[in-house]
Formats: sequence, structure tokens, C-alpha cells
Amino acid sequence: MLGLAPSAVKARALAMRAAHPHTSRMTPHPLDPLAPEELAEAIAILRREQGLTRDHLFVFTLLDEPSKEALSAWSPGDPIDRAARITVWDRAQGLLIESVVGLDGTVRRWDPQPGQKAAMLGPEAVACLEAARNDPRVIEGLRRRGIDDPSQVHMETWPFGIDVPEHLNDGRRLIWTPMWHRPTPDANQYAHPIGGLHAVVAVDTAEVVDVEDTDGIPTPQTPGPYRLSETGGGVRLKPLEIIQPEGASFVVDGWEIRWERWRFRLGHCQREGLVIHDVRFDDDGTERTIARRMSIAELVIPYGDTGINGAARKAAFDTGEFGFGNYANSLTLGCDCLGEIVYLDVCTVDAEGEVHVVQNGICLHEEDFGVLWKHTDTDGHVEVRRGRRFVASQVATIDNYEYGYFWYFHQDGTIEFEAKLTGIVLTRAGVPGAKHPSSTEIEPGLLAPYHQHLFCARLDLDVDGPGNTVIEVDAVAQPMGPANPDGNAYTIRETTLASEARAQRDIDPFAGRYWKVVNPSSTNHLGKPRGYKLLPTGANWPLADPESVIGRRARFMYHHLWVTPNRPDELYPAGDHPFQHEGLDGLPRWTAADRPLEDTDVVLWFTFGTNHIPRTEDWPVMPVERTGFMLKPYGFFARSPGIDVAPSEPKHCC
Ligand SMILES: [Cu+2]
Repeated sequence: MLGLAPSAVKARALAMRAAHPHTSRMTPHPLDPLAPEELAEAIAILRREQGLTRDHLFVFTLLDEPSKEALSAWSPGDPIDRAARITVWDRAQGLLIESVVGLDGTVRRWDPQPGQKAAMLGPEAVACLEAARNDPRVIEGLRRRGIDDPSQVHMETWPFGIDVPEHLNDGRRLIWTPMWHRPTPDANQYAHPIGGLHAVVAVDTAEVVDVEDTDGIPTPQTPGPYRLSETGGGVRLKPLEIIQPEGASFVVDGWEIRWERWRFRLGHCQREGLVIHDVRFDDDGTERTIARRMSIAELVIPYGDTGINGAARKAAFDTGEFGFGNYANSLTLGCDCLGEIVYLDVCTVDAEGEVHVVQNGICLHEEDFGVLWKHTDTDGHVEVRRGRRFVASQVATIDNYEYGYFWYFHQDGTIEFEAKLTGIVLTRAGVPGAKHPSSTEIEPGLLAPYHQHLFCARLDLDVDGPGNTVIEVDAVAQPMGPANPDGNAYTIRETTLASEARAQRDIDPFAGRYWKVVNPSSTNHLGKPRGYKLLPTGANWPLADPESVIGRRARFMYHHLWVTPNRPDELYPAGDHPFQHEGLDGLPRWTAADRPLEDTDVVLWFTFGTNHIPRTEDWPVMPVERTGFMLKPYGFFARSPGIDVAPSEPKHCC
């Protein structure tokens, strides 16, 4: 990422706007992410008005999104009230502060949050790693393992996903440092894990408070080459080019996208990354709302290894602790999308208040998506339509892993989210050939511990308006008897999830369970409420004990679905600050009130993900794994919205 001085920020912002060839206009909107100059201004106002010093670090600087009421009262051309929600860590006092800063120069909120902890921030990580690298016990431990040059050691700073060691557990912020030997600068960073040597560092003082040196296990030596210079890239196919001779079919106006009959806005923040706002579909001239705001609000990765070499401690909140958007790839350096692509730049603010612009942080394009529908009549008449989908995507690299967030908009009214997981599996050293109950040995002595990637989507749906009800639908076999003499009959059972306690639900693949969100005040041509259904295609089940440290901190993962009434301060399912938190914050805390949900502005929280039992084929770089969910219209349209799609030119077939 590129650090920019405030004067450079403005120039960059102007260049950014000029860089989008498909951006016909740049109409400002209250949901636009804060521009670089706005972020810099918000930080400057807060520093000035609150007398901040170098001891104040910036955790997250996010758009303070306008309320739904303010948004519906706003019209294009009206003045826009811009504000930033800034979380500050006062390291002198060990105090976290939530603030809201208006770009009119006012500090509208300044609320200390005693007891809450900030995750480790950039300069703190640098100081912790330097302290660990220079600790004589670490140097000696490396030397005894045959590593004389500590600069050849890749060290990471990980939060504790299990109990902090008792003698250190006095409320301090702590991290520990898994290490890997990297004998040459281009060696696979995770091929040579150093067994049994970690520093534990107090983040606030950058003091090494413990060095664990259990020794014993040799560093695995098999390299894991994956660079083109090492693999040769010998498998070649003939070129495949996507040509759109008339250009793309979508229009980008600032952060608004119009494609086919869809209209929606994109957003971006350094905590959640890509955000989807205000999704609408043109239904024969009537623009219907579907969703107000959709994001991946948390991503937690609990590791399931009991190994003494630290694997059990690994459990990261990649959204709440790391900030997914902080790690957005600049796709100028590599993007595998084909066709007419438009990129959007995204911005982050680092712990010291510096604004960074990630050029080409979001990719927008269309993809061919095979057959949309087809029928051959008995008279031989054929109607077939090819489908296309619009894709908004982002890739983030968080240490060893890459996560792609892909939002798809289909011509049949479906919205699909797909997470693409790739990168390098996390490794630890083990005894070659020994029994490893919770790891896969992928090379001799190189273990990849079992783990899960659990995403929680926050889906503020507004199906044809804000008053929505959530209904669980199960397919139910009818008992054989007078009403079902042939034993073939089945029906559906619908259960209204009337309150928060009743809306903590799990998948049931045997019943084909899904959840539909309907608007009781908006009925279709059959008098039925219009709806969208959430199809849980990528669900998984957490394997950590609910009373474990990670089980308490990520309690949301023990139900696939939660539903809450929409509240602007209920954004993150594990709470605002999960770092070293005792747990049970977020969804379990809010829903204890068991608030009513019928005909309400509801938010669905859906947890999905993968259970990753690594394979040898996941090494040295894992082929993409996919997981996600779909939102499909259910009585929302009178008929298939794809029925009037024009046929493709048949020049390349038949
Ligand atoms: Cu994995």
C-alpha cells in the first residue's frame, strides 16, 4: 500500500476519478465511502478538537452511514452531511474510545469504552516483531535449531484464540509469534515452520514477557515452490479471449451500478471491505427494493489442533481484529477477471492517521453464465437464452490466506455471494510419520492443522419495503394413510420466526430448509406476500466447544441464522471489539431481549463457511475453495424475470 501525504491525497483523488473510463458521472451520494481528502480531514478535526497525541492510534475510520430516515429524506442535489465513525486507541491510558466526527468540524461523539481492547495495530506489530526478533532467548533458540540469521525468519503476530497463559493474564493485550525459516528471499514463507519456539509479547509496551522454547521437533526441510520461475508454468491451453465489441453493459456513476434491470450501490470500509447498498430491481417499470445493506460482517477462523506448537491458539477474527478492507489487494498487480473491467479505488486509514489509496481495489465486470433457460417443444421449436451475471469483487490477503468476496447479480433476480478461499495453508512442524489427530501431514514433518473458515453475512433486507417477516420453510413428508394412500405426498411447513429467541435457527438439509423474507403489506398477482428466500448453500458447523474461549468469543457461529430488528449500532456479530474479549458479545447479547420481529425492518445474520481438512493437493498454494449463499425471489415477481431476455447471436454455435 502507498502512504500519501495530505497534499498528495487530493491529487490522487482527482486522478482516481479520471481513471474510470465507464464512469460517465460522479454524482455524490450520502452512502459514498469517504474519499481520501474526507478521511484526512476527519482525522485532522479529531486531532485538533480532542488534542490527540502520538499515543492515540486509529483503529477503524469508517463512514458514519446516514440513517434510513435521513436517506429517504435526501434527494440528489441536496446538501450531504458527511461524518466519520472513528475508533481510537489511547495507548497511554489503555483506553478505547468511540467517536463520530462531522466534516463540518464538529466532534459529535466521544465515548470512552473502558474494558474494551483494540486489536494490535500496525506500528505495534512492528515494535512487537522487533522485540521478539532481538530477544536473546529467541536468538539462542533459533541458533540451537541451526538458524544463525534471525533476518531469515518470518514471524507473525497472532492473537490468543485460547486462554492466555495464567501467569500473564492480567488484562494486558498480548500476542504470540509463530515462526518460519525462510532460507532464501523467494522461498515459500510457510514451508519451514520452526517447532516449539514462540515469543509472547505485551502489545502496549512491546515487551517480550515470555519465550516458549519446548524444542525437540526439527524444522521440515521440503521446499514448497510455486512461483512461475520455479514451476515453469508448462501446462498451456490455447488462448481464450472475452471480447465485448460494444463495451460493457453496465454503467458506473460514482459508486452506483446499473446493469440489466438491477440498480445498487457499492461501498467499502476498512473493517468489512466490500459493502452492497440499496439493491433494487426494475419489475416492468416498478423499481422494487430488495436489500438496504449487505456485507460480510465477520470472518472467524478457529483452528482445531491440540498440538503443543501453538496451533490450538490460532483463531483469528479477520474482520473484527484485522480489518478485512485493510488488506484489499490492488488488482493492478494481477486480476484474473476477463472482459471489459472497471475498477474502483478504495481507501484505508492506518493507525497513525495516514490515508492510503488502494488502486483498483474493487473489480466490476460481467460474466457469461451458461444457459439461463431453455425449452424444446414437441414440434421441435426451441427457445434458449444465455445467461449473464454482473460481478463485484475484491480480494484480500491476510497473512497466509487469500479471500475473494464475489457478489453476483443474475438475470433471474438471484443475488449470490461467493467467498473464494486460496493462498497457503498455515503450517506447523511435527514428527514425520507420527499420528497427527488434527493435522494433515502434507510433506514430511510439515503439518497443516484442521481449521474452519466461518463467515457471517449481515443482510439488511428490505423486500419491497422495510416491513418484513421471516418464515422458515421445511419440506415435510405426509404420513401414509387415507390422506396419502400412495405414500408419495409431501408438503411444506411454514413457521413464522416471530421473535429473536425463535429466530435462532440451523440448517436442515433433510427438510430442504430455507428461510423466506416476505413483505406482508406487498402482495403479488395471487394475493401472496412478495418475498425473497435465503438459500443456505454453504453452511457448516463449528467444531470448537461452545464454552471454549473461541466458542464464547464467536458465539454467533452456533446458529446458522439469527434475525434481529435493524439497529444502526448492531453491526458486528461478535461485538465491536473481539480482541481478547471474554465473549458473548454481539448477537447473543442483543437477542437476549427477545425482541419481536414480525412486520419489522429485520436483519438476517447467516453463518456459512468451510471445514478445512487440508489435502496434500492444497500445497503449495491451495486451489480455490468456494462457499456462500443465495438470495432468490420467491413470489416477488409474477413470472420469471429472465423470460424476456433477448436471445444471443448464434454466430458462434450450431
Ligand atoms: Cu483453510
